Amino acid sequence: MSGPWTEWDHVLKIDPDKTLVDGETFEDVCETGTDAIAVGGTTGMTEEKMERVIDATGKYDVPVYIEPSHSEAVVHSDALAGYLVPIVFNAGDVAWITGAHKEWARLDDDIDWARTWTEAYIVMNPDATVAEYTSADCDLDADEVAAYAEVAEQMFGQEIVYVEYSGRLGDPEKVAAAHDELDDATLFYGGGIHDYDSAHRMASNADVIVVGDLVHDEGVDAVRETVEGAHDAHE
Ligand code: 1GP
Repeated sequence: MSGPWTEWDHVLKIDPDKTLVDGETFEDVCETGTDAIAVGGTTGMTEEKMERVIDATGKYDVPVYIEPSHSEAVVHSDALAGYLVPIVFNAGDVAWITGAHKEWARLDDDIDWARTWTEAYIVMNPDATVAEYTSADCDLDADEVAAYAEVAEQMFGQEIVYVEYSGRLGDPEKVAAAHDELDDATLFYGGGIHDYDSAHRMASNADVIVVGDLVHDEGVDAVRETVEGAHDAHE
């Protein structure tokens, strides 16, 4: 069975280590029209910070997922729609392919496998924290990005492939190359989306766009524009 993300256009990623814009609430955030909220970040993650955001967002209509960067950041809660676990396909350090996952499975006896899915990340911005952490090889041509996407779907059965430029807008040609290569898997794109136009452009090359920093830096009106951009691109 395919997951709900096949129906999504837009995901809003909330970093529990960052604050909302002054005067805005998690209710405002949940009412931006985004299809899903993913809670996660690369650094500074604790169970307590995770819980605070899940409690604040989990009571509205939009589904909330945890995207854990490591096992200590996993919170079990009925308010969650599920867990989206990153696997970094171009990581130089295998801890980010299976190592951290092995530790999670070893230490956590309560993993809710029926609500746990993986995301095949291709990390593309060498300046992003996630690239540093994972020692990712970001120096990839469009055909290499496409090949990673193909391997993820065809050899590893991944239902979500995620081209990640976190912090800056990506190369649409490389995103499109991954998109074109996929048969049924859903392509997520994230990085640097900050307005209607950038959302529209990247959504034209992907199935789902992920918006992160914007909600912390500019706020919910700006996020709403990106939702519109994604919808219009997929009309
Ligand atoms: C980060 O892909 C997301 O994991 C979104 O990136 O913060 O640059 O929007 P931004």
